[in-house]
Amino acid sequence: MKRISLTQYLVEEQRQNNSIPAELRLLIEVVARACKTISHAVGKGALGEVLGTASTENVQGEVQKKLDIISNEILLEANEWGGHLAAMASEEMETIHKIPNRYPKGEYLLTFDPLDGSSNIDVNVSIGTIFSVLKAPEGMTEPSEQDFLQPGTRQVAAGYAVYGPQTMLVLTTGNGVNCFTLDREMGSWVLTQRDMQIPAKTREFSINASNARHWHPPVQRYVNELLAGDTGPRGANFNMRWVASMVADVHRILNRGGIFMYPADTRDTSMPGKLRLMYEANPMAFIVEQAGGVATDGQQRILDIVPTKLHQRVPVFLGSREEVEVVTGYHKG
Ligand code: P6P
Repeated sequence: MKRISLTQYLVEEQRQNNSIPAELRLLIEVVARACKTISHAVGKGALGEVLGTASTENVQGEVQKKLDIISNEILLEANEWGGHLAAMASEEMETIHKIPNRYPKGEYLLTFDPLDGSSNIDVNVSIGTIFSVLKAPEGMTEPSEQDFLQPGTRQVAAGYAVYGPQTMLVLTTGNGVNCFTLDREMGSWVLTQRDMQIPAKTREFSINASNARHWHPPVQRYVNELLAGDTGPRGANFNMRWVASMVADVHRILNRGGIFMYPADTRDTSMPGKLRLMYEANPMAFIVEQAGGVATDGQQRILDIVPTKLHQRVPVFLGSREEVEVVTGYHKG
C-alpha cells in the first residue's frame, strides 16, 4: 500500500466523498496531534514521573491516575483555540467544558475518554484514547449538556488511539474504517490499513468472567454455550481474551473478529453495565458498524439509544455479526 499521511488521507477523502469539511479535518488533525502527545507521555512511564494515582476522584467515583488528568488536559488545551469546537465533554469531568470566550467557537461537539483502561497504565498494558464528534444543534448559542444528548447515529466522526507496541489511530467519518500507525521518527500518522472489516464469524469472546455469578440469564446461557465447546450446543471450541482495556479488545476484534461484552448484571440495577454511552459505547459502535460488525445493548442498536445523561452507562455487546446477533437474540427471547 502506498504510504500516505493522515492529512493526505483527509484531504483526499474530502475531495472524493465531501464528508470531511475543513473544520472537521482540522478537528481530527488536532485530536490526532493530541494523541501523539499522550502517546509520548504514556511512553515515558516512570521516567516521566507520570505513573501512579493523583489524589482526586472523577465523576465516576474512580480514583484518577496522574496520566488520566494529564491526558485530559492535553486534549482540552489542544482543542480550545482552533475555532472548530463549541464545547467538549470528558469522562474525567463532571460538566461540559465550554470554549473560553477569548477563542472563536465552532459547530462541533467533542466527547472523549482521554485515557481508557487506566487500571493498566502502571503495569504497562495497552491503553487508549476514545473520541466522538457530534454537530452542535442548529442555532445553538450557549452550549449545554442537553446539546450533547444526541443518539450515536448523529456522530460525524469517531476514533480511538491505542498506545500499545505500536501507537495506532483508528478513524471513521462514515465511509469505512481506516487505521494509521504513528511513525515516531517523522512524528506523523501513516495510513497502514484501509477499510477494516470485522469477520462475521468468530471463535473468540471477550468478557470479564469473574462477574459470571452476577450475569442475567441471557448472558449466562450464551457464555455457557461457548464454554461447552465442541460437545455443546455450538459444536465448536471458543477462545477467550480480556485485556480490561476496551480499546485493546476492540482493536483485536477489528483485526481478527470476536465479540466484546460488558453486560449489566444483578449487582446494581441502577447501573446498566460499566461502559459509558457518550465516549465509549457510541464511538466504538460507530466504528464497529462501519467495519461491518454489530453493536447492541442486548435489546437495541447502541447507536439508536437517545441519551438522557452525559455520563450514562449502557450494556455493550459488539463485534462479529453472527455472535452479537445470537446473544442479542437470547435477550429478546
Ligand atoms: P473490568 C477500563 O476501565 C474500562 O472502562 C474498559 O476499557 C474495559 O473494557 C473495562 O473498563 C474493564 O472493566 O471490570 O474488567 O476492570
